[in-house]
Amino acid sequence: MHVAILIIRSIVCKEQAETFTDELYVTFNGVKISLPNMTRGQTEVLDDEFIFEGASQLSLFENDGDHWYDRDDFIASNTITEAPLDTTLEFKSSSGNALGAHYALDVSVTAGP
Ligand SMILES: [Ca+2]
Ligand SMILES: [Ca+2]
Repeated sequence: MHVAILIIRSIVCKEQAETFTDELYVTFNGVKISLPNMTRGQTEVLDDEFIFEGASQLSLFENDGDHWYDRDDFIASNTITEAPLDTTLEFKSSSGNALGAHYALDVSVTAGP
């Protein structure tokens, strides 16, 4: 089977969505992973791995508990393919309740086992 591995190596908060701290998670290929809480200027080293095939959206959200009266806020997505990659992806909200939020994630994609 042809698979690839996405690794999220770090996250930088360039601008936060909330007044105090952003509670973050990403979704990718049907999997949800919580990230550290972040404030502007903060950097966190990560080591989150996802195994996947084909292409999938890596999406960043700000967690509000996903209540009916206050859903989680989508920030942005980037499409990840199996092509080998070692780069920094920008996640910048352009609309909605997380408007203004801006994150940068260092990611790499390598061929699977
Ligand atoms: Ca929140
Ligand atoms: Ca919300």
